[in-house]
Amino acid sequence: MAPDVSTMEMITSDSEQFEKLVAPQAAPRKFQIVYRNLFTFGYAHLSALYGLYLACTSAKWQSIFFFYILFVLSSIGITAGAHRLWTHKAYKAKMPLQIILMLMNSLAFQNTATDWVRDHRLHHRYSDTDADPHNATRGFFYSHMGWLLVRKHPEVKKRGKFIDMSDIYANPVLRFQKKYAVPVIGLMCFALPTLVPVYFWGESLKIAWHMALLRYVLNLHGTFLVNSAAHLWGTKPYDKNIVPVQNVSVSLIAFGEGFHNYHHVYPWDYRTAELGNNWLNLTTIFIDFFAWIGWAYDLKTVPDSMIRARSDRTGDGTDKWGMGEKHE
Ligand code: ST9
Ligand code: ZN
Ligand code: ZN
Repeated sequence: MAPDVSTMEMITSDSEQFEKLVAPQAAPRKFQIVYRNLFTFGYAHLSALYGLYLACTSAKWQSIFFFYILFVLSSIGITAGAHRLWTHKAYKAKMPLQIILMLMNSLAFQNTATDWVRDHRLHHRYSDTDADPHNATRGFFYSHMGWLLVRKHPEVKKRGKFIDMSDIYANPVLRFQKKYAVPVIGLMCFALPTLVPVYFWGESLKIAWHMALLRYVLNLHGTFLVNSAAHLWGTKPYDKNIVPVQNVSVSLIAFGEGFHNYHHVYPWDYRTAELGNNWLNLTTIFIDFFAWIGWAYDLKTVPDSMIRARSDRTGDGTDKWGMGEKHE
């Protein structure tokens, strides 16, 4: 439930105090495994492997095409919806676009967008410390998916209380998704992707179900790579003193979200990269299209002069692609 106004006031004044405190980076901890998640993730992964086998050997071409469309839509529901719009307010969206994004986001089932935003705002405020839900200083597996298999660190719960979520709690589209999470997400992520191929082109239920799980699992790993690989392997053209990096391979898989050194320095830029709309950043192309028809507006960017000055001051001397030396 959303906090009432007096709680919000208390949170705001306390949060000023909290901001000043630095969270420990990777203090020794005892992991409390959540066996339910081990089981559901285990089942989803084994089913996805079987789905891959079925997709390669016996699926109809329409099912492959549908699989790809769903992969693109669910990915953009995370990148353009939960990430750039709702977490970072990097642009504004009119009601029809918010509804489309909420449905695309439900297709991805990465919890409700409300919970996703809370974790991601915390990730930016306390990046790579124990208050970051997927603290990458604990290594690849923990930041990739291990964090979803154990109880959250107490620092996450303590400091998370002070994250301002007032815009999200006031958003009717996200309130709707949270209130009807089980039917909306269940329908979008599992029921429709299974039933559409069965009813419209006579795919077998077995193939449709396992391919739906394959699409879901691939979409999860595409997202997880931003938390793991894009915090571990790459270059730092904008700020060499932070953990996140530019990783062009992750950008390719994650629809433009791998330019992560840039994103952590300028989280409000709707492009999440210095590059304009570009095939490596399909999310930006998507937002630009909706800006063109007037459903997306107030797109925020960063002036080139500011980027260059910061890069010269704190960057590691590599280029914006995260591929090598800067040539200027
Ligand atoms: C999934 C997660 O969906 C995916 C997130 C990915 C994030 C990626 C970011 C990447 C960057 C952008 C790039 C996008 C690229 C996309 C590319 C696409 C190709 N603040 O959580 P609980 C408190 S996994 C404040 O249960 P436990 C709060 O009181 C798939 N407070 O903690 C909460 O109660 P409530 C589907 C917080 O018990 C209470 O604690 N999902 C915060 O430690 C309990 O919360 C699953 O499988 C906070 N941040 O359990 C579920 N957090 O909510 C997975 C918690 O009522 N998760 N509190 O306010 C879980 O089962 C559990 O969260 C847990 C921890 C076991 C991991
Ligand atoms: Zn990050
Ligand atoms: Zn972000």
